[in-house]
Amino acid sequence: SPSLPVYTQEEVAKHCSLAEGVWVTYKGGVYDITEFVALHPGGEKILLAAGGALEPFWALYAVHNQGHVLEILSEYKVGELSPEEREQADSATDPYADDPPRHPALRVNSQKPFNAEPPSEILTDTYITPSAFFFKRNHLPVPRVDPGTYRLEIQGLPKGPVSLSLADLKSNFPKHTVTATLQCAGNRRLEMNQVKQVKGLNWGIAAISNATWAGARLRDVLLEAGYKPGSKFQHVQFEGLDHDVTGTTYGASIPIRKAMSEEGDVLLAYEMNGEELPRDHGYPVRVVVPGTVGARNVKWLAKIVVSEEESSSHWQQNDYKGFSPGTDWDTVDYKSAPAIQELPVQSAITQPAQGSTVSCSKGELTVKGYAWSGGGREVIRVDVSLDGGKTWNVATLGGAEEGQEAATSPPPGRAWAWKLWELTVPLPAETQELEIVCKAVDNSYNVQPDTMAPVWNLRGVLSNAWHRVKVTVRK
Ligand code: HEM
Ligand code: MTE
Ligand code: MO
Repeated sequence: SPSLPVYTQEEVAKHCSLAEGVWVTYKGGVYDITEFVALHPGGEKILLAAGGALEPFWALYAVHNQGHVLEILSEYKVGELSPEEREQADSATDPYADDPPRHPALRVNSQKPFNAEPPSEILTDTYITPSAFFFKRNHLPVPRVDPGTYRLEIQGLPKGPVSLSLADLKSNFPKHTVTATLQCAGNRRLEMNQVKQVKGLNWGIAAISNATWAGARLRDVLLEAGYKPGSKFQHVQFEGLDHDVTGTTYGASIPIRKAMSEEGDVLLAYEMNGEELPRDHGYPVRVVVPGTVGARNVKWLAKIVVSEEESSSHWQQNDYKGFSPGTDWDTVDYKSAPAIQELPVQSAITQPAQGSTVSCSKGELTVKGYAWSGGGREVIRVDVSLDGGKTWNVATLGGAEEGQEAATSPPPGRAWAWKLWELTVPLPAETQELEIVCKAVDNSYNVQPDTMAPVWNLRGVLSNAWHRVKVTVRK
């Protein structure tokens, strides 16, 4: 109601006891709940919110997410917070309030933190994934970083710590451009979940995307900071600026061999697809580790530590590891498995869509998808079956509309980007139901397993069995 007075947060904060009156705020409204305290079904706990916001408590006690609770609250309204204060209060109570806007076409797996993949039907329509549709995998709120005051700290080297500004990174080192596919370890977890319940976000087949990245080579930066080849160091640790309520930041590490390799192409990237990095993808600087699992491509990079040890972070030590199908949450010993770095060979069908009905008026069917392998291993072949895996056809890699880059062969051992593939086949007139299957082969002749069950693991990572799509054919 417009007649209600506007209060400041400071004025509300003075009403923090039964003696002074008990005021609280909720979504910009100010409430005097003094009379309600004795009536509260949840008892005296309600006084914890006195003088402040209800939201963080109601986030804990979901019992309040009901219409009748809001009705009770509305009876006690005495005023409003000013719009500026309301904004401040929102960001104080919701750590995700400052996350960037996203394209509504994304398929959201989790809002807070934001995790989303592009619709799989459009995933392979372009060789380079537009940044807005590139899958987004955040563990924490997106930090807001001022490019003017941004510093990258490099520690652990004998010369002592080094601190670089964004301008230093751009002007003191050659700009290097790499087209590389990123894939989350949890890509295709949904299919693993269908074998047996796993823990994690239910990613479809599109937690993978391809972009052109540009920035300084990590190798050049470490050499400049005093790294000497042949020294005792084994790992390069990365720390992000994103953090949880206790201040713990996202972190991961990669082997020094990969970081320093002249052919490793590890970047401290400040550009994605020819523009500065979008906030969701690590603005202003992220690590791009081509051929390596998404988790090590640390965004919002704040610190690099050259070390004899791996990163001690949760995501390096207790997550993003593979286990036997026989390992469960009671028996898992995280120390027994190495952290995932390179990923295994992968492929999936993007068209036709799972469960769709396709018309075969032309008497033929076109199947499309992607294929990629970790460690710079090039996909040399994709086999496609229309009968559940009994007979096979070889798909065409690249494809005319997909652009030059897909058609050109990458340097040996540096096949960082995916290949798009397609196959057009005549359809037998009598066919009604098809099970389309794809599988890729990389240049080490690594192949995908035919089913998920033997690679099932409790965390649902490394899900790379033959992709199977069931479609109905209509004349
Ligand atoms: C339960 C209202 C603030 C803790 C409830 C219920 C209502 C209510 C109506 C019963 C819901 C049901 O069972 O359907 C309110 C209102 C509040 C407020 C109007 C603010 C003006 C708080 C705060 C806390 C809290 C700040 C904690 C710090 C609880 C708990 C219960 C509860 C723990 C569950 C009690 C139980 O089921 O045993 N509240 N509440 N409430 N409330 Fe609140
Ligand atoms: N870096 C930071 N700082 N925080 C994160 O949550 N997520 C990692 C990695 N880097 C993450 C991060 C994971 S698990 C993946 S798969 C990739 O970022 C996803 O990168 P994208 O969001 O640019 O697709
Ligand atoms: Mo990931």
